[in-house]
Amino acid sequence: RLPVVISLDPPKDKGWDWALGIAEEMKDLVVAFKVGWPLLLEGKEKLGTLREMAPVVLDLKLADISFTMINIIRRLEFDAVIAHAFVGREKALRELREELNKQDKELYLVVAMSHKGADELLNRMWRENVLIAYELADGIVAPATRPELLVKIRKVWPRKVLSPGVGVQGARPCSAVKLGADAEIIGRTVTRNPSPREYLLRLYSGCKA
Ligand code: BMP
Repeated sequence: RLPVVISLDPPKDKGWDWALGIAEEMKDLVVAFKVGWPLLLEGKEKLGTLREMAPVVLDLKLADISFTMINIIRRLEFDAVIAHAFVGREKALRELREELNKQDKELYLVVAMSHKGADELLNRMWRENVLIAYELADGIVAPATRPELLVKIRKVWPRKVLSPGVGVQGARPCSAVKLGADAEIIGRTVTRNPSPREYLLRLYSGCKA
């Protein structure tokens, strides 16, 4: 499989039919599909169908008290969920972790982000975020658009790294994998291409984690 998580973010006026069509084309090629709020707002009923094709990473960017985060995830089918590290441990991520242990599901924490504004605050806290993740997470999300930061994080973080920011956001496909990411999260570059499967294969031929 290619070291790729496909982000199923639908264009305006498209929903689950679009997402499942793309997933069907790529399910044998990728490690997971990422579903975020835009698709989820089109309904949660098809999450199970998508999970039959490949593991589903729910990109909820949870950032709340444990009661609310757990109240949300108990309503959804998924294999891994993404939360923000910055909400901290007690009465937040620790209890979320315990719930996920019971459900035998994975937790990914955002330690840094790919957009420019993340440098204003979030990306300066990456060390603290990694410490929190070290205690509680199976993996982290760290940006392909910040190669120097990604390298620093990879040096101290022993588990999985998912890296967004390739293609439309500017980083070259496979660049984060070459720096040690386990997989790249890629959305529009592939999903908006008229031949997504062929294009994905072309972009990632020879790219190995
Ligand atoms: P695209 O390849 O189309 O830019 O999509 C990237 C996906 O990854 C989007 O769903 C976005 O919300 C998410 N993402 C990101 O772009 N940067 C981050 O730092 C964290 C993300 O989850």
